[in-house]
Amino acid sequence: IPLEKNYDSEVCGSIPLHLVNLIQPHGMLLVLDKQELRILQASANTEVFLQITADELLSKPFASLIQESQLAEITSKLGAHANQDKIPFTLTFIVDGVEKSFTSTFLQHAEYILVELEESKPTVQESFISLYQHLKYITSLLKEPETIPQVAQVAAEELKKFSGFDKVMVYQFDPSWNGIVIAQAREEDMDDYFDLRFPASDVPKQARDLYFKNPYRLIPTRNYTPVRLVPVLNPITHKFTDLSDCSLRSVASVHLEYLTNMNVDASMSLPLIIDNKLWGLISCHHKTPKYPSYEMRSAMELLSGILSAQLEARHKEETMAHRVKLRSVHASLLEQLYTSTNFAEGLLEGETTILELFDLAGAAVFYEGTVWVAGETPSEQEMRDLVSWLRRNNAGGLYVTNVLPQVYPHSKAYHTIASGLLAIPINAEQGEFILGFRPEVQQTVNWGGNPNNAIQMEPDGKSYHPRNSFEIYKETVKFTSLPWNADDADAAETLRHAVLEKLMKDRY
Ligand code: BLA
Repeated sequence: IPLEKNYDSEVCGSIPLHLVNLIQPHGMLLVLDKQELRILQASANTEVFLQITADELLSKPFASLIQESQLAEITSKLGAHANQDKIPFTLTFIVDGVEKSFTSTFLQHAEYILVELEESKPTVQESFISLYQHLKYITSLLKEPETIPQVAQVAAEELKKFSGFDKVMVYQFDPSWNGIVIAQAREEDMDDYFDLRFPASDVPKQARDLYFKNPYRLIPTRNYTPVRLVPVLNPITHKFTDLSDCSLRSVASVHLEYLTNMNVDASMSLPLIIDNKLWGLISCHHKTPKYPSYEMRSAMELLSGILSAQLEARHKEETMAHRVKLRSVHASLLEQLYTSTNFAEGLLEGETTILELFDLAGAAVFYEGTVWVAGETPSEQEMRDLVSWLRRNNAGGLYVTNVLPQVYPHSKAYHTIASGLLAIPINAEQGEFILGFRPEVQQTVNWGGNPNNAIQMEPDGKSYHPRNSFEIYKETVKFTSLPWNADDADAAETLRHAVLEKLMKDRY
């Protein structure tokens, strides 16, 4: 989809998320030195939780705050894990003579350790056994449905019940990093985003990348006062401390405005990762503030992993089914090709044809000055012009596009029959090609708000706001055929070799 501007990489993609030096107030952040675990930096809200100001904490050994047995556990686990994983602990602090329990995560950087602390108050329903039973139950439900949208819908419904969020969506990225809401469970008064597409810049690249460092992004309320780190600069690096992998990291203001425009107060999103690539997100919204416990979030984190695995399994099944079909058609076509007297007739006529193999509406073979056609194709002259264009612009390899009129404007004259092109060169230099055509499929894309207004620039040209309407914006996508996939390309490549082999054989 050609948007007027690529905000994903330009404006939104350049917001530095990691050097904000601010956190959200629902927890505390301490930065420790690696040798003695002394406090180098503390968030300015320690007094709220510990009755000690950040200034008082500076240079104190972390050990002085907790019990000795807990310290021993921390040092031994940190010693054993030099990698970049967050290690969780439950720690007890004595505050005014009273024990307070905190969930904490420790993350080792090259020069310092980041410690995030949140007060822990799990309810009875959030005991291990209760969460475990829920997880088991939801996992068993996720195994039943056959298709990806069905699995996603079950996940959205069950996660909504389980977490208590007002709306839970499963959001799938497309190849250009726009995304579509493929499943949704919501309270009636929440906006309906089902089947809507959102532009890539709504979750820009650096925000997407952070899902590989953090298992979720939690914003318990967009109405919060950010908390500074004290002192401002990290005394070891003399720079801002990199907060990219810190869950408490304060939220980019453009996104807080975005949540306001969506009438959402709290948000939590979790990644769906398939084959080490961000496939989608689970996005949870709440009208009022919502602060799920660490236990609940951990259970949701596990579920996002389980859902990813289930989606991956369905993906593999779908690709396998397509592959099996492709293979069997391919095999009979190859047989026909080898036994035919004329290879072009072998491809275009008979029981199995190249049309069937690649779901084509028409195909043509240009070889030794002769043209063979099958199905619906552009005129011979139009195809000759197309072949000259291919010769000029292509290094002689396989060429596929599902937007031919966009890359080769002359083809607009016949876009209805040939918006998709598969070109298999036999001898590109001589203009010898096998051409396959897919018809135009006009599609209506429902965007969540006009994607060309994704950013509202202020007259100064520097400040901007996210769009303030997510009303359906319909876009008709023209000059596009159904897409080709990697298996189609592989099959075309094998076919090309078979044809070349056949031609060699026939010659000698
Ligand atoms: C962050 N944008 C996000 C996040 C989501 C979305 C899920 C992660 C934080 C969170 O969980 O709330 C987007 N949420 C969506 C979408 C749906 C949803 C699409 O539920 C659809 C159903 N955003 C803009 C513009 C910019 C921008 C114009 O609209 C940039 C100029 C940026 N979005 C932006 C940034 C973040 C973000 C910078 C990261 C915020 C942070 O982590 O601090």
